[in-house]
Amino acid sequence: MAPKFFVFEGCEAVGKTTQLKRIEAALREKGFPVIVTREPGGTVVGEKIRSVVLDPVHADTIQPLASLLLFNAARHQWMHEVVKPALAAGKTVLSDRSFLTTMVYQSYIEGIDADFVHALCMKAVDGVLPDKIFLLDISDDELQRRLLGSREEKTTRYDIKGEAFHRKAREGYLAQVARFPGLIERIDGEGPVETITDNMLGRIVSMLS
Ligand code: ATM
Repeated sequence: MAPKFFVFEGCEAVGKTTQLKRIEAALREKGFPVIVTREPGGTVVGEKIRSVVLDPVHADTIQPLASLLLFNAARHQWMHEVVKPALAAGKTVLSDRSFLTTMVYQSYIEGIDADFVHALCMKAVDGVLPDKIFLLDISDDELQRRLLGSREEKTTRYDIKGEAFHRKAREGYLAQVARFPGLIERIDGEGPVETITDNMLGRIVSMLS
């Protein structure tokens, strides 16, 4: 059975990190070799870039093109050090975020030309695309409720943005579904946590079997 590359995406508070951990545990229990990683980050160089590019201290000064280049520098390192070696070793890769976030944040929200952003991302990943991107999605009302109720520490320069920003991110993610036919699967993120896990796990296991 060939290993696969799965990505969990979505705007803040959709529960992607929770689902990723649950899927990892379920796959391990079933005996599938998996690794879990994240973007930006996942490597020593990438985590250092992450701490610079997401630092709230730079919120008003970092230029969109500068952050686009930094995210992709971290991504290229990650592809070489983490994703390709894991797939070559027969391990399935589960990643928290991917180039899709760049399409949303640096292009859809921050306005850099989409074709340019896409071309740069494809260069950074050496053309290696995920087998499936699960886009966890919740309604605008639910997003507002979760953002207001969230007790999570706000650590990045995007976490401290208001609700309008996160709504725009949601709009941007939904716009990507048509841009990448067959790659992205929208998952309703509002049901019980267990149901959402079962739904995605079913898809993943069938793709791995
Ligand atoms: P988390 O990994 O903690 O979800 O946040 C990473 C942030 O990095 C995320 N922000 N929020 N909220 C989106 C941002 N980001 C980009 O802007 N571009 C990228 O290419 C990636 C991978 C992340």
